[in-house]
Amino acid sequence: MGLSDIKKSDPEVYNAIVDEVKREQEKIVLIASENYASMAVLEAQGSVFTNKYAEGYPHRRYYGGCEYADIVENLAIERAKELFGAEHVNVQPHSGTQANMAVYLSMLKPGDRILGLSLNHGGHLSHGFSVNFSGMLYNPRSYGVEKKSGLINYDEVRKIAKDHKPRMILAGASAYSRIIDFKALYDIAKEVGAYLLADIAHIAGLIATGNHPSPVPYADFVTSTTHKTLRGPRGGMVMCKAEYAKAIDKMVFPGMQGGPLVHVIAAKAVAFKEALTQEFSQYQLQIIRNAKELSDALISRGLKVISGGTDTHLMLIDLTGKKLTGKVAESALDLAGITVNKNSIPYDDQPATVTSGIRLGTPIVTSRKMKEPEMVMIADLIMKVLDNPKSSETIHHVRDKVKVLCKKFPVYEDIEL
Ligand code: DSN
Repeated sequence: MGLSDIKKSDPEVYNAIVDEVKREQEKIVLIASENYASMAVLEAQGSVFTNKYAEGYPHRRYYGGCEYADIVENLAIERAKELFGAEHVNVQPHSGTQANMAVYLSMLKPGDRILGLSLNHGGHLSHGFSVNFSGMLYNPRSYGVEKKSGLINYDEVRKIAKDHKPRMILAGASAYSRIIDFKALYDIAKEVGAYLLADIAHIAGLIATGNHPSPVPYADFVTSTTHKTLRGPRGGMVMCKAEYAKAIDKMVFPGMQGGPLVHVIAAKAVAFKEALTQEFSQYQLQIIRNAKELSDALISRGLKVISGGTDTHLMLIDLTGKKLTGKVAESALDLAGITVNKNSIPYDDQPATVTSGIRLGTPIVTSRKMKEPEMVMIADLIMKVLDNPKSSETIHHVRDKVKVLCKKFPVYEDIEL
C-alpha cells in the first residue's frame, strides 16, 4: 500500500494516517470490538470500486457499468452463505446498526414491543436503548444478567417475555463474555409468538469457525458487523430465512439506503474468503485461548472479572475493588500504551461517561500473532498501571515495555509511508 500521492496533495491527512499507523503499531490495543484487517482487505476497500454507483442488486441495478460490482457482490453473498450456512444474505448494510434497522423496519410497526439485553448489562444501543431509533420507534423492555453470577438467566428472560409479549426478541451483546444460548432464546421467542433477531456482531468470527454455537439454524434473522472478530472492513450484513429475503432486500434498498458501498462489499468478499480458511479457524481458537489466559492472569493478580472469566474474545473487568473508575483506568492505560475502553458493569452506580469497569478483548493482539506468554506479560503491565495509575514513572516504564513487545509483533510491514 503506497501513500505517495496523498503525501504530496494533502499533508494534513497524510500525517494523520501516518500517526494512526504508528498508533496501531506501537500500542497494545485491547478494544474487543476492533481488529486489524489484512492488507488484502485494506487493498479491496481502498480500490476503484469506491467510484461506482450500484443501486439495486446484482443483475438488477439502476446504473450501467455494474458488471464488476455484480461479481464482487455475488462473491460476498455466496461466501457469506457458505461461511454461516445462511439461506439468504444481504451484504449492503453500511453498519451493524443499519443491519438491525433493516430487520426492525421490515418486520415491525412503530410502537411494537421488543425485548433485548440491557445496554447497562452488556447489550447494544440498537437493541432498544431509549435514545437510539430502536428505543424511540418501538416499545422496548430489557432483560439483564444476574448480580451474583453475571450470567443471563433464561428463566427470567422467559418470565419477562411472557409479561411484555414482544413482537421481536433480540439476542446478542457487546460486553457479555459467556456463551449465549441462542436455542433457549429461540424457544422463548416461539413460546410468545416473537421473531428472534440474533445480533452476532462481536462473535461472528467465533461462530463462523464453530467456536461458539450458531444461531443461524434457529433465528429468523441474524445480523452482524464485518469488522470485529470477523476481521473484515467496517460494515454490516443481514442473514435470514429464505421466506424473509424479499422483505429484507427491499428494506435495505430502497427502504433505508441508496447506493451500496461497493468498495466495502469487495472487502467483505475478501474477508469472507479469508474466514473460510483453516488458518482463520486456528486464529479464532487462539483469540479465545488468549482471552482465557489474559482473564486468568488478571484474576490471579487480584482483579475481578464479571462472571469469573470468559468463553469468548472479551472480558469485562470490575474495578470497584481497586477503587478506580473505568475512566481513570482507560486514560492511565492509554498513556502507558495499552488501549482499552471504559465500560459499565452490571448494576454500575457510575454514569456511562465514568463507569466502574473496563472491557478487554484479544482479536487485535491475536491478529499480531501474540499467544499465551504475551497475555501473561500484558496482564503484568496492566496490573502495574492499575496499581499506580497516577505515577508517571510507572507509566513510562510500562510504555517502554509495550514498545518492545509491539516491535516483536509488527503489524504493517508492507506500508510505504
Ligand atoms: N460499539 C461497538 C462495541 O464497541 O461493542 C458495538 O457496536
